[in-house]
Amino acid sequence: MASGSNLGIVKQRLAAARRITVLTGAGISADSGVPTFRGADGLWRNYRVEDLATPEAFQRDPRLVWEWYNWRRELIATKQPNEAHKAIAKLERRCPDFWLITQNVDGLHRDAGSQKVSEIHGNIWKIRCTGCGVVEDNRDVPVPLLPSCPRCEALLRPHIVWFGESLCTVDLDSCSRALQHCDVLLVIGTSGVVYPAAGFASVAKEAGAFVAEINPDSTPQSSLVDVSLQGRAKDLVPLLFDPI
Ligand code: BV8
Ligand code: ZN
Repeated sequence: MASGSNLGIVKQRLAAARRITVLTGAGISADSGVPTFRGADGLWRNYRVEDLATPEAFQRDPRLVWEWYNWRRELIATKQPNEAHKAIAKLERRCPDFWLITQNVDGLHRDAGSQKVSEIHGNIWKIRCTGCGVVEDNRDVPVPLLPSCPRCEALLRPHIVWFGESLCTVDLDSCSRALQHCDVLLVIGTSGVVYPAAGFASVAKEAGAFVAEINPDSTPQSSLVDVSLQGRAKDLVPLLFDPI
C-alpha cells in the first residue's frame, strides 16, 4: 500500500502544479472489470499478439480479428468508468493546463467526462475504412461481419493502432507538448513495455517534470520516477485530489 508520506508528497506537488499530464494504461480500467493485457487475467493470455493486433493478422484473417474485437466490444459495453477515471476528469476541470494521454481503447475516460485526451492507440468504438479512410463512430454490438464501407465498399477495420503501425502525428505532437511542458506527470496502470508510450515517463523527467507512478506492481519505469505509489488506481487516484 502506498505510504502516507509518499502520498502526501504527490498531493503537494499536484496542488502546486499549474501544468499536469496524466498517462494511463489498461490498469486504470481493471477496476471497471476490463481485463488488462499482460496480467494474470490478461487478454493476451489466450491469444498471441501476432495473431490479433497487427495489420498482417488482419490481412491474413480479418474475420478472426473482427471476432476478437467484437468479443472485446461486447465486454466493454457493459463496463462503467470507475472512481479513478472520474477523479481524472475532475482534475481536468480544475487544472488550468491539463492533458490526458491514454493507451486504452475502451473509451472509459471520455465516458467519465475527460475531453482533453489523446487516445494514442485508438478507440474500440470507432471503425475506419481501409479504402477511403473515413473514420466513424460505431456502437454495434456485435459489428456484423465482415463490415464494408457504404461509400467505397472496401473492408472496414477497427480504428485501433496495431503493433508495427505508427501512432497518428496529431497525437504524437499533443503528447510531446504535454510531456515537455508539464510540472507533474502521473503514470497510472501501465506495464511500461509498449513504445512509444513506454518512453514517455523519461521524456517528462528529462524535461524537468516531477513523475509519480501508480501501480500495484513495479514496472520498468519504477526506477526512474520520483515516487512510486503501490496500489490500485480506484483507491489511490481519488486520494490525490483530496484537499491537503
Ligand atoms: C510504433 C492496440 C513506430 C491493440 C496496442 C522493440 C523495442 C522497442 C519497441 C519495439 C520493438 N519492436 C517493435 C516495437 C514497437 C512496438 C512495441 O513497443 N512493441 C513492444 C511490445 C516491444 N510498438 C509499436 O508497434 C507501436 N507503434 O512504435 O510505431 C513503428 C512502426 C513500425 C515498426 C516499428 C515501430 C504501436 C503500439 C500500439 C500497439 N497497440 N493496442 C488493442 O488494444 O486492441 S498496445 C496494447 O498494450 C494496449 O493498447 C495497451 O494499452 C498497451 C500497453 O499495455 P498496458 O496498458 O500497460 O497494459 P498491461 O496489461 O500491459 O499492464 C497493465 C498494468 O496495470 C500492469 O502494470 C498492472 O500491474 C497494472 N494494474 C493492474 N491492475 C491495476 C493496475 N494499475 C492500477 N490499478 C489497478 N487496479
Ligand atoms: Zn470507404
